[in-house]
Amino acid sequence: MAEVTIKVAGLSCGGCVRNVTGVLMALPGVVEASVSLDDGLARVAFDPGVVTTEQLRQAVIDAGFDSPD
Ligand SMILES: [Cu+2]
Repeated sequence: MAEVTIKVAGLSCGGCVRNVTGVLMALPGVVEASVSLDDGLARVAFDPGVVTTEQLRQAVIDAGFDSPD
């Protein structure tokens, strides 16, 4: 199991947080996703054999947010 913290730009309310959390949790291999509105960060626990950090970030982008480096 791996854990990564990715930046999420564009979060403005609890709905955004739930949206991003749901999108991340829907990815195969994601075990836990915790998104912080104040910090603009998503902490994700995942199986690196199933999903990559890049795919996590792409899912955030596909949901309409940004994931800056
Ligand atoms: Cu919102």
